[in-house]
Amino acid sequence: MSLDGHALTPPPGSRADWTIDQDWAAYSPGEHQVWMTLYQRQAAQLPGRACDAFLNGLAALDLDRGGIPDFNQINAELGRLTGWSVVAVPGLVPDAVFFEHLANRRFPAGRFIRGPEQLDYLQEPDVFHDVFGHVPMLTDPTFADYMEAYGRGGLRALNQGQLHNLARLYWYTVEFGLLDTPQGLRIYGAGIVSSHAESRFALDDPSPNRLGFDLERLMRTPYRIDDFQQVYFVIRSLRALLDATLQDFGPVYQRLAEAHDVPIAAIKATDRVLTRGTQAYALARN
Ligand code: HBI
Ligand code: FE
Repeated sequence: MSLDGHALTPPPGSRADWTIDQDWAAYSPGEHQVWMTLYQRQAAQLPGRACDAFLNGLAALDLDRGGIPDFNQINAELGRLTGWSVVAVPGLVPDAVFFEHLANRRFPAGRFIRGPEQLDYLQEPDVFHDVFGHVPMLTDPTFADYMEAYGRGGLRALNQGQLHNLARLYWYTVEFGLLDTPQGLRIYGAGIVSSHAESRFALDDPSPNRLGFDLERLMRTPYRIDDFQQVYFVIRSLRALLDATLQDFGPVYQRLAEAHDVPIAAIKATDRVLTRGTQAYALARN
């Protein structure tokens, strides 16, 4: 499937906006069991690791009713809290479609679930990554506004041919972001909280760099989609993250057009360094 933002027609059975019914009644007992296995594994290790906004959201949404949650039940509570909703999609959707949903406070979620033989490896986001990983943070009013702002910014970036820069912002915040708190570093990124191994690696392993969030620095940093991250960016607060996106990105993109990418594991003199990583993990894998 091409995901480069060109208008593509939705697959048969999908609506024009690429949504489908979740068809909750069609899940098998085995599929519900996969959810419960994943849920229990993660819920057990996230206290003290995930940020309060995530943990509070997880509790508020009651995502542990004995299997894959029914989006209608999630939406009743989520709508009351922040006006967001979850809509089912068949898999990855084109960028423009994805951003249009976010800009309207709808989070597109895969409805399928990984098989029991692939609990730890996924090519496309499934319902566990999308709902367990992303939706709890959408109960937080500040993060909810950030995601809407990201959707709006995504639509503008597409028109300006700047998506490569903005996609890095999504990656290093929404998917792999860390938050500094008085109690220590905490996870808010969905790619980390939904991964059994990376939710330990991201906080505890000496290998990756952990650097203070800086919008333009981050947008110059490539990322890897095939393995644990080599660098994590740490925000001081969700409010600071939202504030960083409330500026006009036009001048930012202009400056970035003149700037080189920063090698993925590099540390610059201007970086705020929380951890200078050994990169031992990445070096052993290359
Ligand atoms: N589609 N279902 C789905 N989920 C995503 O996270 C997603 C997508 N399409 C495009 C897309 N993400 C990218 O545009 C963002 O990651 C930047
Ligand atoms: Fe995701």
